[in-house]
Amino acid sequence: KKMTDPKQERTFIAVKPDGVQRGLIGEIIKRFEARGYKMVAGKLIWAPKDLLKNHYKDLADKPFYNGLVEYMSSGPVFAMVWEGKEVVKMGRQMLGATNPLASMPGTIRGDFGIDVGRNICHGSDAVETARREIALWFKEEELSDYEFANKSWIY
Ligand code: RTP
Repeated sequence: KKMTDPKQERTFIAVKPDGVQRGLIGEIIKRFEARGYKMVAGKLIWAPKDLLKNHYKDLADKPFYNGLVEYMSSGPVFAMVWEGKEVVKMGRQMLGATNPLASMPGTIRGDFGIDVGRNICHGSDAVETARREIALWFKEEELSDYEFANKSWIY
């Protein structure tokens, strides 16, 4: 698959432990499906700390880093790969801003979250980051390469 084609862009989206505990897996999947994106992979995984530390390695010197790793390892997360036109940027828009006061109603965080430390979901912030995160969370054989039948406007 030619991943330079923006229509074939992929992003890593995860429902964090608080989102799983609150029963929001289906709600989040529903929004990506309804928008027209295609799920390429999905699994419930209680992530080991070394995976989470690697995932958040760029934040290692932040004061909230240890708490973040504790929170992310407090229960299973629902990890997904979504594909479609500009899905990295669009996914971030659908998630909403990290700061709860800036996350607009209509976004996942704006509709369901209050606390920056319990913000329900994760989405890759760039195409390169997405590539790294997908490789970190999934084996190649867990990604399903498929087309929707004869509908070029569903990604
Ligand atoms: P994410 O990677 O989870 O999608 O979040 P993000 O890019 O919107 O935010 P980032 O700055 O990369 O932070 C990653 C996660 O760390 C937690 N956080 N806590 N002040 C705090 O206590 C604080 N700031 C960030 C959040 O869970 C955030 O999603």
